[in-house]
Amino acid sequence: MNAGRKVASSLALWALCLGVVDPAWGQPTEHKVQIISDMDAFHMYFEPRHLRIETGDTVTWINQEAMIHNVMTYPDGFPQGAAAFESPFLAKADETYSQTFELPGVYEYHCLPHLIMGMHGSIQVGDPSTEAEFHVPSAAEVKVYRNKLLEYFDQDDISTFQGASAVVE
Ligand SMILES: [Cu+2]
Repeated sequence: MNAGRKVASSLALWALCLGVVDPAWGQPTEHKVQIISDMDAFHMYFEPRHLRIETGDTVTWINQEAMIHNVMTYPDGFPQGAAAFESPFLAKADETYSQTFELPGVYEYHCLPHLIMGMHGSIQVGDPSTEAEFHVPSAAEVKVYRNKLLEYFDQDDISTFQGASAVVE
């Protein structure tokens, strides 16, 4: 191989590498959720309704119409250690609200004025739950769910749940 062909083939290799390796890999990403007001169908919704992102990513909600909406977490709709969030009311078209997600987990949110219309969504940050995040039912929960739990577990299994022994004898 002569020197010229050698240079040309290394350049081709570099071009190939640059094409394969996305320079944005590992960088925080901004995701967009459209806030849709479909007045003809009398339907208000977030699109996409469910979004999976990586830790450190930002989500920006964009109001598509001059219709009042907001974006707020359900009172218990976010992971332990994370904070609730609540946007101001977005009344104009193209008004936006952004939120950066630093803690993994699932964030469930809704629009307050249209909660009754089922206007809600969720953001999954990172991978699905690990064992460390599993919810251990409290005694009060075991009491409420006792009959349902008995369809799947024995009485002895249920009484091993944390704090449940006082409820299930
Ligand atoms: Cu709304």
